[in-house]
Amino acid sequence: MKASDLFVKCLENEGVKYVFGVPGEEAEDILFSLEKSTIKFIPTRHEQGAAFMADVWGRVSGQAGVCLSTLGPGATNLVTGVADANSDKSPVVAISAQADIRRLHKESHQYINLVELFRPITKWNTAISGPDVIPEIVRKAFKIAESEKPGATHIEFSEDIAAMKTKAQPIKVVRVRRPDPDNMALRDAVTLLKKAQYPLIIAGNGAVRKLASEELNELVRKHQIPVVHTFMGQGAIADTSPQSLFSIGFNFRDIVMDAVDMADLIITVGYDIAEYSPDAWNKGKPKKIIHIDFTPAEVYSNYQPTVEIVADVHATLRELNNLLGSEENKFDTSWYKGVRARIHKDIMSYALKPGKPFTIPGVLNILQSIMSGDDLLISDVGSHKLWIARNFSACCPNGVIISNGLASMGIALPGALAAALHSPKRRIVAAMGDGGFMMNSQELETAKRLGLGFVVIIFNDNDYGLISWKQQMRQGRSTGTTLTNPDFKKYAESFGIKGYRPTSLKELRKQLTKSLEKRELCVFEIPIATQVNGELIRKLKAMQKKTKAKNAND
Ligand SMILES: Cc1ncc(C[n+]2csc(CCOP(=O)(O)OP(=O)(O)O)c2C)c(N)n1
Repeated sequence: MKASDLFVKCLENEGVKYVFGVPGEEAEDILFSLEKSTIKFIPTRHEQGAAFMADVWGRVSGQAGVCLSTLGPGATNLVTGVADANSDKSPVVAISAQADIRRLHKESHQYINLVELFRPITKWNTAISGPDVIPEIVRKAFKIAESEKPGATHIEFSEDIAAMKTKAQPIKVVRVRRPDPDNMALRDAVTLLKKAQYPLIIAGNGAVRKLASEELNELVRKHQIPVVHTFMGQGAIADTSPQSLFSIGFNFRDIVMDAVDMADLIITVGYDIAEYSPDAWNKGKPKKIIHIDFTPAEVYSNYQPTVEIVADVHATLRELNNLLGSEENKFDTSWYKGVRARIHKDIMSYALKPGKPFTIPGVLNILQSIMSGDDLLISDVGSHKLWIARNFSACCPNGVIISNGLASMGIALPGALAAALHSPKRRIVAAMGDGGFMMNSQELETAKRLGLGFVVIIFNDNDYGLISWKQQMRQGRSTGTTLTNPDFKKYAESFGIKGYRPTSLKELRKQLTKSLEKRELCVFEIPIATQVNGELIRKLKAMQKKTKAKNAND
């Protein structure tokens, strides 16, 4: 068999359904082998789009998303999406074609060493050295990408090897069980928990990734332990639960910190330090910590757990539930109830009023009232991301996708495409700023070509908003951030899709509801007023002052 046919057979063996990418001469054999397979190759408009699609495919399916590029510039274009998947713990296998191995040792057209290029942004990465090793390499790339903690792997495939003959066959995929938690560690954790007065759980992405949220909910409900979730832990428990204290991760002292400060024991569940530094919540007076994760805790001076339970997170929570039994109402709820009420009240305070300009948190309140069930919101990166994490509640576990490890702009639109491809029945919204939209807006054509339906919301402030928000905070003014934009409505229409620019609250709600219901591929341009950003900081500063004064008087 031809090596490229074997390679594609190995991808089929891994259950791959789609390969996202941009073709190139050196990838010719792979493409023709894909054509004969059950896998569909999806040509994208930029390799970055392909990598983000693979990234979000990994997040929604739990199985590695696959992207393909040619050598040189194609591969360098893949880099951001691959790095994003790796930092955000999303399983991705990136494939890049490479030149004939007889020209890899010398200066040659479009050649760069791709194994070196991808080394710092992947869990594992190699070049195929001959046709017979293809089954091992493909199996290893998927096994590593998909094992906890997931991430990206990369395979470089030289064109001359792709054309060679081989008798090798794919290696069988065997499901590997993750280890159960250690009994001693569990007992230590239970002892700590029983001694605590104000325990609090920080749920990270690991709490939603492997369906651990059912056990987490049981633990929390039975023992009434409050939970904060990181941006990527959204949906670990529903924010409608009385124990939810919504999000943690805003780089400014937010209301939730009143509860975090008071807690005498923190239980982290699937928490990633890359997402939110412990410096922000455990500096000064370090707390007792129980670390529950698939891997040992990072060595970090402000994160030194008393107990680490390194095992499958779902199994650990199940065992903790068994050991703790049904001690209903064990923990007092009065210490965090008020914090929850204040957060909720604050979120509701952003409700839009007729005749007033749109704001991001106001529009999010509308979205919240429209979205439910397994609806999915995918956020891009910018000021809207902070508002989404802070003010929007996931409708289900993994119901809000946010890039918060690498935090790369441009993920939301291609990401929504991948999510719609994976789950065409889901109602999906991709929310972004004008900056992030213009980074990968060309993928609207890919979505249209594939006949997919999702709603794109552009919060338009003609600015790299988050950067000017931060500059304003520190310098009192901003520089290097303002933009001019195309007419987004007409821009959308030029792709043959609907563009909307609602002018009233009523119109916004009505059209959003309709478009979501129809799963219509469309673009909403929502011009926004940004004063809420500065106002939020002023409000939080005043709150902080009050807390300080109160603590000094106590
Ligand atoms: C690829 C990439 N480039 C630059 C940044 C730095 N950055 C973070 S947020 C931001 C501004 C985002 O602007 P926009 O997309 O308009 O969203 P807004 O902040 O206005 O909501 C920038 C430039 C980044 N995170 N990712």
